[in-house]
Amino acid sequence: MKMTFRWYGSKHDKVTLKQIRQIPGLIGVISTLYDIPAGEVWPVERIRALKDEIESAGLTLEGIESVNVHEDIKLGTPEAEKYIENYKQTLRNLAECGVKLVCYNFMPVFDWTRTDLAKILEDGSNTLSYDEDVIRKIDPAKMFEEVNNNSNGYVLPGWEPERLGEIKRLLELYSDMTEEKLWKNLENFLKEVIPVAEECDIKMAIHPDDPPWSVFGLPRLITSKENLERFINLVDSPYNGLTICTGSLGVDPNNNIPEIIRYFGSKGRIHFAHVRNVKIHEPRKFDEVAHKSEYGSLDMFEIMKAFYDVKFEGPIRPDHGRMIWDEEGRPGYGLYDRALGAVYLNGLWEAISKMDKLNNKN
Ligand code: DNO
Ligand code: MN
Repeated sequence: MKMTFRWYGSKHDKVTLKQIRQIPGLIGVISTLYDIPAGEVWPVERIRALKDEIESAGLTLEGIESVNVHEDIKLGTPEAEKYIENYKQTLRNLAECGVKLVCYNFMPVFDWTRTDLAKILEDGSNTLSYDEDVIRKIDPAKMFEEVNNNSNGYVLPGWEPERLGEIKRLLELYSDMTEEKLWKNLENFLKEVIPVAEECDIKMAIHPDDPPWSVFGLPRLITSKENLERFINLVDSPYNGLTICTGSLGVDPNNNIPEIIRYFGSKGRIHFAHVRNVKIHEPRKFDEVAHKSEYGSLDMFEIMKAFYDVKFEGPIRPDHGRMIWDEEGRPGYGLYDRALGAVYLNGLWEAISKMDKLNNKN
């Protein structure tokens, strides 16, 4: 396991590489070219500059999150072909710079969705929260306003105010989309892209849908063990793999995360992991909480033990954190709570591996 941190790049992230470098036990970052719109080819020079910047700070670029998939690919329009070709070229360019891992998602219109970006917790910190009642009552445009008004000037990915008009248009385009059609479009994408990933030696790692159920009537696919299995079989290649995001899959209590890790990990299909805790209050009502097991509904020891037992060697990152110690910034992506998370997860890992060595001696 390699402990990493998500970094949005110096123009888009208040957290600096220097700060990240000082988190104990971190070896690298997961980054992106945040300003390049989905569907465009990433220029080699830009990728190289990103990598150089990270390496001069004493860190490594362990992977890209995300190379976003253009909506036309998910919609399966005639334009899809062009965007798939661009995606392949981006992979080739990334490979030229030595990148070995790409995380992406296949969620229509929105990326991860929350109904409150700064819910106050008992200890006075604030966090990302989701309440299905809010989703049911409100149309997406209205929700944009409410959620974005309470987010310190940041917005959820995919929820940018300038996208409002586009979102209405997109929702219309998706009006006759079914799960089966979306599976078909995902399969088409993978059949084109995975052979290129193989040539380039880039592991592709799809991020689960977050939350793992349909939101605003849009179909969602990457939601359960059964669907993960269907996904890896669409193209049966080790390059067609998964990001296990414990907090995304874990808000559905039917998803047994340690079991999912053991199952897909032993098949060699987990390439990347986001490890965070969530507290499920009621079905489809949850808060993101501190990493330590006792704060949430997930057993972080069992999760890390499962990664250890399947000999997971890829990058892990703490995913989101709460806003603590008066920090302000991009919701979920402050420095402090994510750093605490990384250190806690490293602590669990050290204990698990030393216990294992002790037991093997006896
Ligand atoms: C949610 C987060 C997301 C995720 C992207 C991947 O759990 O990790 O920002 O990184 O959806 O494409
Ligand atoms: Mn995640």
